[in-house]
Amino acid sequence: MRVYGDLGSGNCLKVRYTADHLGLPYEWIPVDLAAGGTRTKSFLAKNPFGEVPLVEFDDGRFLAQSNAIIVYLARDTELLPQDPFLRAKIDEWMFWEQYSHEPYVAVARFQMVYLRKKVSELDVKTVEGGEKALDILERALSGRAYLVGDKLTVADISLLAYTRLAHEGGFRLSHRPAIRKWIAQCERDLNISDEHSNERSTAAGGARHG
Ligand SMILES: N[C@@H](CCC(=O)N[C@@H](CS)C(=O)NCC(=O)O)C(=O)O
Repeated sequence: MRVYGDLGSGNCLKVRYTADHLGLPYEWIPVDLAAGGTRTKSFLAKNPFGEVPLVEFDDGRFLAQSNAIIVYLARDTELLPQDPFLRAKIDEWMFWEQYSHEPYVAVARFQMVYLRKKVSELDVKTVEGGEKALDILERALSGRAYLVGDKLTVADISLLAYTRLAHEGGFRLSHRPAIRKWIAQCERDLNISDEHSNERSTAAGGARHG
């Protein structure tokens, strides 16, 4: 398969973490957000949403939306339990990630890393939303190793991507020990550290966030 993405984007890293962990072979096709790579005619023909990540399978079909992609890649693996209730709890976290976590934590990070804003210049609602999301996550992770069940799942990968970069958006994790412990555990499981940080692009043009 071919994965269209930008290594500075947490949404794209979710796909990379999942595919690498599962040992799935793929070709990484870099899409330059700064140069408007998601808005070209040829890219929009592949993904009308005009966003990365995007996966092109060998049969020519495309799949967008990071959480949909990682659930699909993880089918029939230990990252996606068969138990219907555990599956529903995974959905619960992933829907929450898209509506109540990513729009704040990722957006604050985008504004600081790519638009070079200071914390004091961030929109108050973005900061408040991110703090609230991280507080919820901290409470949920207190006393447990993973978000759902007792093993790493795609719910952890989904939430991990931007939470481990939250400091780049001005959010502090020092008073959130459960999150820090969980990040360390997931990083060990996924065998990741900061390997992508040097490859991150420094400007994303008119992109909404990275
Ligand atoms: N809900 C989507 C969000 C994807 C998204 O926002 N992608 C950004 C990069 S993180 C993008 O491609 N932006 C392109 C643009 O705004 O032009 C997902 O989870 O995949």
